[in-house]
Amino acid sequence: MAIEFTKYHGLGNDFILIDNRSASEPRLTPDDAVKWCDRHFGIGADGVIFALPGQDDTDYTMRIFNNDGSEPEMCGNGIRCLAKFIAELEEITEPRSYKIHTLGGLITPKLEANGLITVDMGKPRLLAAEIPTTLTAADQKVVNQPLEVAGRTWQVTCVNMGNPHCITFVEDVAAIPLETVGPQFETHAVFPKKINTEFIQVVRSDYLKMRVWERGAGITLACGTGACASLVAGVLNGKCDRRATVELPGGLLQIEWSEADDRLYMTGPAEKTFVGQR
Ligand code: ZDP
Repeated sequence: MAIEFTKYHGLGNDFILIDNRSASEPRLTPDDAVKWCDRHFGIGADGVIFALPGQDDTDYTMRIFNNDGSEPEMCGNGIRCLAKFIAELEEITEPRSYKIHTLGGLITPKLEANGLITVDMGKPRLLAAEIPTTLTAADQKVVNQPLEVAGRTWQVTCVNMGNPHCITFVEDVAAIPLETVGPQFETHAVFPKKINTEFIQVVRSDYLKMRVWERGAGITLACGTGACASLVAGVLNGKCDRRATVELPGGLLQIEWSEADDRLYMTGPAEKTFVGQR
């Protein structure tokens, strides 16, 4: 039986969305996800996202498979896409917010009147055990620590935004050989659950330029959790303000780390590109 899908992207970070409201397990296997995401032999996407029934008082549950079949806990760009997808399934046009259960905790996207989506991404977790990483003692933060990768020492800061991130500040993001360095960060022995890696150029204290190598997906045009993690890393290193624009290859995200409630708020677009069945 053919399954209907809808393609969405958030700043070029693209996903296959599946209406999974009638079952509590994803309608595709991780293996299917690998095939569907293939850009030459399949539909093409960075990942597959399922809209499942809510649990623990939430409206919906989000599950996601990366294009290598692994399952991340959270996905920032994906949850903006999911919010728009749900609004379309429910035929909702007014601004409203949804409580979404994820493996990374409760996340609350809000559809704004201007078409953008602001997501309450929750609080960052900073202790080494929470990342997780063995780079420092379990109860210590990982801020500006040296890490040997690809024959070079990088100063890294680690942040968990539901999923794990390792951030390095560089003079020029364009000069980073992402396709060779990225996989070596991803599979480094100090990261037991692997890692998403962001390279950040501080253009101004309120404007960061980012390139990302994603765990399980490789180079992508944008990463919402990565943009949030990078702003947190910038603040921890005294390099940026608590509110900044993050420029990704696919466009701009507005990120704020609220002093009042310690939570991250991310604002950006999500767009439908097409529907189909397979
Ligand atoms: O943590 C991971 O394995 C990521 N590949 C998940 C996807 C993150 C994403 N790019 C985001 O926007 O947060 C979709």
